Amino acid sequence: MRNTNHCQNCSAHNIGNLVKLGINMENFDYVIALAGNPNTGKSTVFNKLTGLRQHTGNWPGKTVARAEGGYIFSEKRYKIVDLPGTYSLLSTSSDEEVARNFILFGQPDVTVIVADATRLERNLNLVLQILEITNRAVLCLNLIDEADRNNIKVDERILSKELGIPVVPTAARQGTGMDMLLNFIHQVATGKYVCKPHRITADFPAVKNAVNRLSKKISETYLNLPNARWIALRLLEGDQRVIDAVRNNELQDLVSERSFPKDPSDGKEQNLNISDVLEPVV
Ligand SMILES: Nc1nc2c(ncn2[C@@H]2O[C@H](COP(=O)(O)OP(=O)(O)OP(=O)(O)O)[C@@H](O)[C@H]2O)c(=O)[nH]1
Ligand SMILES: [Mg+2]
Repeated sequence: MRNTNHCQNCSAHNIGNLVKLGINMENFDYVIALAGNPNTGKSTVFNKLTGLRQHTGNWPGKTVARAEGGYIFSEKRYKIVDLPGTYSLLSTSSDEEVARNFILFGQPDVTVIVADATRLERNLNLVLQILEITNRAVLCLNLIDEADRNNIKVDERILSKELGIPVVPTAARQGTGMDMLLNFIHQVATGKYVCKPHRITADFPAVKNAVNRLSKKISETYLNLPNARWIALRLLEGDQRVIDAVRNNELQDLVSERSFPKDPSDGKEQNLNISDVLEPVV
């Protein structure tokens, strides 16, 4: 019998798309994305985790710089990719597009979101956007030393419960919290910690109805896609990159290795037609 459940212990990343994005996964077990607002300490975290095992270049076809490196933890080989700092993932600038496409199409095993503990409210905007796209994330609550100095207290346990992902307070410049960060990345990558990311629900009845109907159709077509609701929202907004991904079967490719049509009598993959999904709800 065909198994439609994606194994929690297996790696989640999409090799084909990673290659297209210029990431070579030969000799690595897992790929970790490092995301966050500008100036939150992403590169400092990256340097602490990788030491000198890193190299820099550009993203394919872009002038946006990329750093990638590696480390071994608990006998697993991790590749870590430093994404450009962004305030949002709405794809309005090259930086946002690179960060968003990597998380959406590369499907990293874990996305580490580096947030500035002294400006948590502003940083949570990006955190929530990332949690719409992936359900494998760890929040690195960095600059905790600065927060302490300014008498800002963050209860990481409550935050973790509300966000549904591990939260690790760190002071990356001093190396504080890096062991715990490595541990949580490992737990999420290997499926020992199953995240239950907080997802925002639409309050307006008309929007809610449209999003619910469209997400249902998307989930039925692309089994195991972790972000049907986010895809539905983007399609309703007319996001060209996501519309193209439906049209040229990129979304199908994201899930085809691990999902099968619901009706076993139909051996063909059920490709979602963009007009099928947009017409009934708009
Ligand atoms: N006090 C303190 N400073 C930190 C910490 N982490 C990073 N920094 C400092 O914050 C500044 C920015 O750090 P980066 O690692 O360059 O931040 P970034 O997120 O990579 O920045 P962009 O790539 O420009 O978006 C540097 O001066 C770091 O030394 C920390 O935990 N505590
Ligand atoms: Mg940086």
